[in-house]
Amino acid sequence: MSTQVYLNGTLVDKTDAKISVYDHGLLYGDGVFEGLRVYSGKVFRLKEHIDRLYDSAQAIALKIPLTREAMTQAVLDTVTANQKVDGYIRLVVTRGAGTLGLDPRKCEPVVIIIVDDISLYPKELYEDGLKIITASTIRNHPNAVNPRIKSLNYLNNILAKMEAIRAGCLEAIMLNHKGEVAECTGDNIFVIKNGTLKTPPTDAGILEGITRNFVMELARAQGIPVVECNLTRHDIYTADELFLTGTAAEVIAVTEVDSRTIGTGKQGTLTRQLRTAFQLAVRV
Ligand code: PXG
Repeated sequence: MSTQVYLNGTLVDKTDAKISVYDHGLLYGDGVFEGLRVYSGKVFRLKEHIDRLYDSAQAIALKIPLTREAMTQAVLDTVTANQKVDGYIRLVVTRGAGTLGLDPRKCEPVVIIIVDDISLYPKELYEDGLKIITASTIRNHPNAVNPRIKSLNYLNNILAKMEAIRAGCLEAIMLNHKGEVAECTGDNIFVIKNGTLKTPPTDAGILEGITRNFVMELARAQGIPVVECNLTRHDIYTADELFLTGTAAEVIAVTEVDSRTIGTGKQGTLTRQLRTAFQLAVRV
């Protein structure tokens, strides 16, 4: 069976899922998206992803032509149509086709739901951990496109990802305009220091990751103290353990940053504990 894509209310074969070259999502990156996962036939934190999508749309004054309930149902229907038990969902709302020019007033929003697979990093790195760098490209200033908006403008992050690849790594830390640690190109970042879990707060200029929130809940439930506080590269280099979280990445250890070995240079004990708890919790 070939992949069925939801496009503006209908399911079409992926080879027929086409949109206009006048779509402002393509022309200007004008639109918003979400990435979700299906585990054992259940969409993980669906409500949270739908809420974040509508918040992103609200922030860019984009009116999604579906109620939240209808959007939720459309996601579930697309998963069912593709018989997906474990997979990845990409939900996209573009400003739609309009005239050439930035003015979005002539555009009719387009809703796309793709159900497929994703693998961000090779499997063995989930045991061995990632080597990463700090990118020179900084995260968006919150007064420009706020990083809280999951917009179709990912160029900053792509530039940082390219820096990582050029350095022989798969991921990069992005700092904010104040030089503090924000997040990675598609993941949030966590430090473990003296038994405490630390991660940058929302106002450091990050996407409020749904996996991030979930991992903080898991940690608290296990009695691990959690604090949201500003972190610098010093905190990263001197961490006992370091890991990243994201829908695509899940939970993955980082064992080297900018040529500094982190902690023991292996996946840390608490990281392993949280990663295991995560793997169990998403499948209940
Ligand atoms: N920060 C950024 C900038 C992201 O794009 C996260 C953090 C983690 O958020 P969640 O809610 O997923 O825990 C993201 C999410 C991809 C891909 O195709 C990237 C993400 C999600 C899904 C797929 O690389 N990034």
